Amino acid sequence: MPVIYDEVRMKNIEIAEIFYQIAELIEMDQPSFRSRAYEKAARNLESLEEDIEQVYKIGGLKALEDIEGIGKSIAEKIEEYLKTGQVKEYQKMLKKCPVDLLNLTAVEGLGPRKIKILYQKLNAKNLKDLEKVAKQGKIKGLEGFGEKSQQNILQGIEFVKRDKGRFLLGAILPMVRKIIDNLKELKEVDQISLAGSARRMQETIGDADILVTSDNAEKVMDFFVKLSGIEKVWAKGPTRSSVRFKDGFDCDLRVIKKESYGSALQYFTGNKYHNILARRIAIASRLKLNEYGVFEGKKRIAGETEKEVYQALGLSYIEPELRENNGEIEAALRQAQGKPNGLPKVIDYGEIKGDCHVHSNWSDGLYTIEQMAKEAKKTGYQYIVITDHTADLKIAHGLNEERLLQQAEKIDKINKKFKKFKVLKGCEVNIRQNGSLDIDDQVLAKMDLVIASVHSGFKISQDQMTQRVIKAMENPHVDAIGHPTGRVLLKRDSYQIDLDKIFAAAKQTKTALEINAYFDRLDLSGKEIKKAIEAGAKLIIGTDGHQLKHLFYMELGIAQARRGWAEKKDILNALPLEKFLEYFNL
Ligand code: DGT
Ligand code: CA
Ligand code: CA
Ligand code: ZN
Repeated sequence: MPVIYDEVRMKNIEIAEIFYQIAELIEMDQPSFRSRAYEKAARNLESLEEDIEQVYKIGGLKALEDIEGIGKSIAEKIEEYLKTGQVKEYQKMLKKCPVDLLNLTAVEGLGPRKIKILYQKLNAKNLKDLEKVAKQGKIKGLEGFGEKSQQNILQGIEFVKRDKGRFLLGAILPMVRKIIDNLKELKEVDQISLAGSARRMQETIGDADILVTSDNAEKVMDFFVKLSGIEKVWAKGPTRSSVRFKDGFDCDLRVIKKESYGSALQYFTGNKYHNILARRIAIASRLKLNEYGVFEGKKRIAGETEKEVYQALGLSYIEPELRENNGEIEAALRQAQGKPNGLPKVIDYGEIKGDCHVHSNWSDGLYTIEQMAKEAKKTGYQYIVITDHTADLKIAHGLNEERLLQQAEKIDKINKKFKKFKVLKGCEVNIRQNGSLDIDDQVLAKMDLVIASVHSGFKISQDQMTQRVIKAMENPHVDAIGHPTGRVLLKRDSYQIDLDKIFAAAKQTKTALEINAYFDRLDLSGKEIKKAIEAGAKLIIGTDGHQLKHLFYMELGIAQARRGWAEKKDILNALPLEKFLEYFNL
């Protein structure tokens, strides 16, 4: 499977963001078809394969109107933005309600209507204002707000603040890869690699780190600080430069000598705690480890490659995703000494045979089943499972029994068009408060794969939530539990749930647990995956894709599995089609 993202189309994203905000500004007064039209246009712009600027250059206004979901008036706004860099109507609306929508809507539970009330009644324009009035206890008196919503708002602000300055890997990685591609074009650049948290494929990153070897650092740095999209140069020097891109993230570039490439890569990949332990191992062996190499006295004994650095320390090579001080150094030591319990042979990026969690436009996806299937086949898969939302999830147009059966018939027809590829029938059912499901067993029995998820009623006790999910697992038709902790990165913590009990129940009921690969979920976490495997549970990886490009989030899910020490045998959708079906139908 090729692990590439689409090219980043900056203008599409900028305009989409404005349209999202216009939709929210309209919603402040009342939800209407106009706000939905803007939202739809925004979503379509984001998923558009072409660069909107190019589309306009070639075909003008007419070409903009030809894009699905974009009518005349919205096309004109796109034209206005491309010509002038702003949208007047948006500026006008913002003047009436000058609030920091982007950050305020990041607070869990705050929608446009509430934001408007908070602005009008308490003059809360941004997070700081909001925190102040919440702490003063002024929110609970407002119509539609209570003591509880005031508490929730404070909690939500804490969350946004805690993660301020961190970015979702899935949002940044495509851009960082583009930066690396740009640098590669320079003939002065010899070796080049990502380092830091992005190389470890951590779910969120603070800044991006890149390492280069070159005999002409000056030239490399000159080129780097002039890359397009840079907003500010923090520092420029012969060994390190640091810049901020317009999208808000910082990027560090370090130029090092060839003989230190491996040790610098090891050092700057981290994480910090992994490095500290590695250095201790070095000291215990009377060696010195730093970013320039491994030294015995004054003599450099390793440094050119990471592998030889680890080897010089008496360790087997450790994959970047595992470098978390989560037992990997001890395991690498045992392995190098030929003892049992060495490092896992983690699943490889090319070993997934199908995507287990895909939505279509039958529920809230943007594309048809056939379009999603074609894209999946193109990436080299043998199968995908269509798992649309079901009845209770009204906002996502969840399917009832009748619609699910119609969809199954449609899938049979679609499958006739494919060779060496199969669309499997599934659904993502809702686990109700009492642990029952929102689809009848007779219909679930006809599915190839049933994922059961919690989508509402998060605020119950740990015991209730645990029993609720276990009850769903005990239903013989349920094959997997979707996004098992419910966390959303940079937005909300997981609900209260006793994962040890869930892992034990997973093994006992033969229910798989999902590693949800969607870029703001990545649920389970690495540590949780490791525990699940130790408890004997099996896993599936699903992208939760709602549009074509989401299918590439699989890479993030595989990274998560690797961080959790998962081997091929632990991941059920690494099985070829026949074996996969056999597993879930026995
Ligand atoms: P981030 O950017 O917050 O997502 O996390 P990292 O891991 O990319 O951290 P960053 O960018 O501050 O530094 C890159 C790497 O450099 C880090 O993973 C390990 C290494 N490093 C940074 N500071 C220290 C330190 O104080 N001690 C050690 N041993 N290594 C460090
Ligand atoms: Ca970093
Ligand atoms: Ca850094
Ligand atoms: Zn879900």
